[in-house]
This record gives sequence, structure tokens and C-alpha cells, in this order.
Amino acid sequence: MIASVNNLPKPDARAKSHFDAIVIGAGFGGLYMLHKLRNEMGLNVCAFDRAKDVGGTWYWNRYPGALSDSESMVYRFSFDKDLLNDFKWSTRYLMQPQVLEYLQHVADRFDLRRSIAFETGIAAAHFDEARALWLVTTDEGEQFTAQHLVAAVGPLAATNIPDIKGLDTFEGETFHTSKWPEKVELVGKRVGVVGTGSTGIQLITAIAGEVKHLTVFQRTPQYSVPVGNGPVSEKYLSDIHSDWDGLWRSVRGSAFAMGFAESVIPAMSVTEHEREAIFEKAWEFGGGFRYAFGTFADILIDPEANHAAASFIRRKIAEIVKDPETARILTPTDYYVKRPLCDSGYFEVFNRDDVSLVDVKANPIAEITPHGVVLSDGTVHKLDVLVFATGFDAVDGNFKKIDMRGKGGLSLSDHWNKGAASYLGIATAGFPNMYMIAGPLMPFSNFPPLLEIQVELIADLIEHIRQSGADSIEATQAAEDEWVKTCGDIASQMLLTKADSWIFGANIPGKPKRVLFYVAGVANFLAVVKEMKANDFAGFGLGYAAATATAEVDA
Ligand code: NA7
Repeated sequence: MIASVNNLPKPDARAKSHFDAIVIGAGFGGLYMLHKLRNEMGLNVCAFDRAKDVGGTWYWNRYPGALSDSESMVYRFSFDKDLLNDFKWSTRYLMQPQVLEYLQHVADRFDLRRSIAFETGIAAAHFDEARALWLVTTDEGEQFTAQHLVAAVGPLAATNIPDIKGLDTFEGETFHTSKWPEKVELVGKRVGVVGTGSTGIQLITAIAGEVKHLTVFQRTPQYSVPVGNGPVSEKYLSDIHSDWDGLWRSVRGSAFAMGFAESVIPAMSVTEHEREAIFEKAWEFGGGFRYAFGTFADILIDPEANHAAASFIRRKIAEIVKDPETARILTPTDYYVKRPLCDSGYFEVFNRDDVSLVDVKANPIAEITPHGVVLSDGTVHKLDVLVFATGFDAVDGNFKKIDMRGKGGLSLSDHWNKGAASYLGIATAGFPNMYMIAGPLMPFSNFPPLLEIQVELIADLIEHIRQSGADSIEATQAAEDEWVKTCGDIASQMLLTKADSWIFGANIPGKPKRVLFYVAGVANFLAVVKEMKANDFAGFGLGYAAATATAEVDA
């Protein structure tokens, strides 16, 4: 049953049961989509979010040390000059509270909250072919319809908690980093952290020395370089503020949209001495993406270049970590091809007496008991708090959590049973007028600029429908298959395939292994989009369901 206007609790956002567009999610992508559709295109829009306020990823990931390791000047929207100028920053990177504050400011500035139904999750979205409408059902069973459905549900939001025997028997506190409680006291407690990805190393570095004892359960060692966070100068700020256009042009003209010049020099084209100097400079300046992409052009392509970048970090670990056995466990030996990491003194943490490192690859976790973690050799680690920094069912995970059904009742999970697929990272065949922000096979890049590009592309598709007199648009199966192949071919020419990571879905048992990103960069992606639009939205088909239905009735 469609909810009636009168029995809905909160006025503005849900004051109707039918909308031009429904947006799921109020993070970076959802907020800009809402602004674009409602404020710029004049559509009637409602957004939904399970959280109590805006922020998306930055609402939930409140763990100590949470930071965006894309630099402050590009971790923001570019679409509004006044917004760029009135939200200043003072450090090279933004911590989670600052990113959240920024998104709250965006919501205030564009009056977005009145169109968002908070604390309301979307459980299902079914496409009604006859009417070309999406029927959307909340967790509580309320129903709404909309012509357009935008899923901005977050590519790094569906939590991955390993299935470890006895987990539910633990009597201490336990939580995943991305569902961090609003109030949690770690001081004076024995804390265990499972996982040493980007999240784990931020958390571990932040809480070491704050807690009574920290035990790190590491499965795979990581390459990480210093983040280099700190205050920025007035001159640095005024230079950026005086040329926003130049900055965003360079961002959209680059591969990773990080706001720095990516290197075009092959690592082996310089002498070993010069190479070391370039790595040392990048290490001193800080930043994982700068180290991986600003030093040399071929670290992800040429095994020799990769080895040089990796062995530089290995030597740094050996210099920093005093105990040789701890250093050995912390030192990666594989390719340097996962998402580049950076830290605020991660390796130094392991010189502390109140921090222990446990190699759970050599000695896996056997079970969790009421009082802690038991390893396969019987060693017991008693804990008061156990934190899972174990990542996500990345990219497609949160889309599949919604019971999403397209044409012919096809479920999204079934459509993606051989691996997540899309055309251009925003649409998938069989799901007309359903648009994804940060969907599978999006460009691998700094997120805010990418989300802006996707929002603008979705707006273009909706405008194209309006101008064509159609009522729906859908990616063709052929275009989707071709995009999947293109993304796979590009990834296979790089060293990325040498590591099992969430970029391929390899961190989730049973998940089909397929690259989940377009790794040829933002500039190339924009060239593909430009060509697609110049060719009358090639790869998309228009639908005239309502028009056909009317014609049938008339006949
Ligand atoms: P990641 O990068 O997926 O890291 C998860 C970590 O958890 C990683 O060290 C995993 O080890 C470890 N893990 C996962 N399952 C287990 C089990 N069962 N036992 C022990 N250790 C385990 O997630 P993050 O949250 O750090 O980062 C994801 C992105 O989110 C990040 O790039 C940011 O952009 C935000 P493994 O390496 O698989 O052996």
C-alpha cells in the first residue's frame, strides 16, 4: 500500500507518496544529487538515509584517527565557487569530524535537510514496467513511488565481519570501525584490533598509548608511507583560492583526481641514486597516493619499478622498527599494488611496550571466547574491547543489500551473480531509471570529484529523457558487457591483479573475483563520456512505457 500523506510522521521530506526522484543516501554523492535534481533541475525529490543526519561514510566512520587521505583542497565539491571560498581549512588533510562538518555545512547552505527522511532505510525498490515507476519500500514498510531512483549507498559501507567461531560469546565490547558507537571509552582497556588496512592503521596509530594494552591481529603486512599531515600556510591557501578553476581543470585532467601532478617518468629511466632521492622526497613530504603516483609513472605497471618502490618502504620499516622479529612480521614481501596507504607513525607504534603484534597468517585466530581471542597454537589474548577493522563487501555490497528488482522482476543480485557489472559505473542493464553513484566499474579516483562527475552525468541522462519525450532510460546489455570487458582488459595490463584485495572483491569469501573499477583514470573516463554523449547517448536505450500504454488504451 502506498503511504498516505496524512499518516507520515515528518513533514517536508516525505510529505508526498510520489516523487520525480528518490535518492538513497545522504553522503557526498546523495547530497549533491539532491541539490542538482531539486535546486537546479526543479524536480520533486526525496532522499532517505538510515543515519540521524547527513554525512554517509563520514557519519558512520567515527573511529579515532579517521582521516581522508586525499588532500583537503580536493576533498570537497567544486560545483559552487562560494562554497569553495567560504569553507576554509587549516591542515593538509581533513579528519572525520571536519569532513562531517563540511557536509553538514553543504546541507545547510543548500537547504537540503528538508528533503531528507533520516533514520529511514530503504529495504526494497521494484520497477513497475507498465508505469515506468520505481516502487520504493522503507525498512518500516512505507512505500513511495518515483520515476527516477538514485542509489548513492556508498561503495565502502557494507561491513565485512569475519565469521569467527565464538564471536557472539565475547563478553567485552566489540564493533566494526564503520559502525563506531557515538560514545566509547578505550582508556584503561585491553583493546584488540583485527585488520591492518587503511582503516586499521589509522585506528591503531591513534589509540596506541591511549589504551592500557593494544594487540594488533595482522593477517597481511602493508606498505605504508607517512601521511605528512600538518598545518598549511596562508600563502598555500591563498594560492589555491586564487585559482580554483586551474585546480579543478587539473583534477579532471588527471588520472586519480588528487590535485597533484602525476609523474610521467618511468622509474627505470633514472639512475638508482636519482630514484632513491625521488622516493625519499616523497616519503618526507608524505601521502600514499603521491608516493605511488607522483614519483614514477609505472609503479603499477612495470615489475622493476614496483620492486623499487616496495623495497624503499621495506628498508624504511627496517630502520623504524627496533625488534627484528616484529619488523619481519610487519614487512610485506609481495607487490606494492593495493590501495596506497599512509599513516601518522604506524610502524613506530610497534616499538612501544604496550603494543603487541600477532601474525594471524602464521597462527590464525581459532576462536573467540567470552574473555578474548584464542589462536591456533592455544595462545590466549585477553581483551576488554575487540575491534574489527576488517573492511567491506566493497563497491557492490550495499547495492545488493537492497531488494532491488528491475524489468521482469530480475533481482540485482541475480543480475550480478557472475560479478558486479555496469555501464560507466552509473547504470546497469535491466534497471531503467536506476542510477548508481559510485557503482561498480566507476573510475578509481579521489571520490568527491568522481561523484560530481557521476551526478552530472546522471542529470544529463534525466535531461535526455525529458527532451526525448521518453519516460525511461536504460543501459543496454551490450554496452554493459563491453564496459565490463574494457575494465577487465585495462586492469589485466597492470600489476593490480597480483594482489588479492577488495578492488577485485577478493576479500569476501565466495564473491566473484572481478575488477570493480575502471583503472584508466578520470581524464580518460571523461573522454569516454564525452564521446558517448556526442553519439546520442550511445549504449543507453530510451523507453516509452507510459506512452505505449496510453496508445494501447486508445486503440
Ligand atoms: P581493507 O583495506 O579491506 O582492510 C581490511 C583488513 O582486515 C586487512 O588487513 C585484512 O587482511 C583484514 N582482515 C579481513 N578479514 C580478516 C580475517 N578474517 N582475519 C584477519 N584479518 C582480516 O579495509 P579498510 O577498512 O582498511 O579500508 C577499505 C577502504 O575504506 C580504504 O581503502 C579506504 O578508502 C576506506 P588481508 O589484507 O585481507 O589479509
